[in-house]
Amino acid sequence: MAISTFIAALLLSPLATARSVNAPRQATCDTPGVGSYKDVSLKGLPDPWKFANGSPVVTADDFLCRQAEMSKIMQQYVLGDLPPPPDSLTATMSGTSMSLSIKVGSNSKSISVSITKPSGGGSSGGPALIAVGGASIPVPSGVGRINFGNDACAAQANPNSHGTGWFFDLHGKQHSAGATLAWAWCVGRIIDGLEQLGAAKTGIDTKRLAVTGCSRNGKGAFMVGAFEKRIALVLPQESGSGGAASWRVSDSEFAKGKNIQTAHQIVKENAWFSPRFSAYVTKTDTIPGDNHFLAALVAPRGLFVMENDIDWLGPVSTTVAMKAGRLIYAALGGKTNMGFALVGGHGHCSFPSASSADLTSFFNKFLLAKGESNDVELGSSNVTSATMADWVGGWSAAPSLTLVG
Ligand code: MCU
Repeated sequence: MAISTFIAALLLSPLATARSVNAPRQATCDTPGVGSYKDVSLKGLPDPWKFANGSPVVTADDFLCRQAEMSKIMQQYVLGDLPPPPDSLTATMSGTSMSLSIKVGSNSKSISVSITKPSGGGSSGGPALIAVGGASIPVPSGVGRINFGNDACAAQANPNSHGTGWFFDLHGKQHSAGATLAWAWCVGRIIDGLEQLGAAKTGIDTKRLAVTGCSRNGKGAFMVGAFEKRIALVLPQESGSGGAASWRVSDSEFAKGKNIQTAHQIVKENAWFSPRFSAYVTKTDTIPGDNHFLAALVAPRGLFVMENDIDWLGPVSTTVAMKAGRLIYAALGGKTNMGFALVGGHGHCSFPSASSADLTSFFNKFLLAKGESNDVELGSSNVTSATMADWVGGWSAAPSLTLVG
């Protein structure tokens, strides 16, 4: 074919058409597996623009590969292994209840999920919000609801809860996953069921799913969004330590005398993280990742992080980590796809009306295809640009990428 014909064909091919936020691009990566990453000694937040082997992130495909690496790093050090999809899954729908029959090796499990269908979705279905243990945010009309009983998937009563729940019934009690990562896997099975049944039966368009949860379940919502790429909008509320907060920054605030939840406390309180994490909770500066990676893993999908100024949640820590997350989104060409609103003066998990318009703008853009999301960055006033420089000043120059389009 003549070169001009070839170029014309290329321009007309589907490859040349704009991608939507819900059609994530793919890259072929040779990502080292869990277990191959080495400890570091790093006071600041690990650099999202540099691979573990020191190579720079230059192209959009590089970033997708760095995302795969960040996922493996978080699994290796903090969360445990994310298993592949099950060997088989069969979904049936009866009224408002979806039943899933799941097999992994010789283990099988049946679970049921309650669904409130979105109104007015038509034959292609409507958007829905997955509520991790419940939702404490206002939800626009027309958005359906899927209640995810996260405690039944992986229990969160105390540190000894590790190994209890249907995730562990399928994968074995000794599986390395902490509860929050187990929840991400279980939500993936709910989405498998919705995809298998189709919108005509479920009423749900799986390209328009959001996830939320507050506090401990906010950590879960963040993890579900970071590890389940089929979710279009991630809405963690007051997740604090282990969610929007940075392990390193929380340790530094603790050293200044703050009443803040740290890694060394959290593993004594609950089973949210992998048993592997315990070896690192007194040396978080040796982990080649931190929780700004959670925002990087959601990117460039919709992410609106809501926090409170309660000391235990780490207002300085959540602000530093999520501002770092917004720097990542900005470099990907989608700064407003991520918002951060730390608004104080209200009870834990009681949604502040001051954030209503911002939250609505995220629902509108990512679930209802109406307008743009607001450019929101409301952090703790104790975080100055000098503070940020302490944490991200060592990063390589950010590339200028276009992952959003
Ligand atoms: C913010 O989430 C947790 C926090 O990590 C715990 O230390 C505390 O016990 O409970 C919070 C929570 O889930 O409150 C409902």
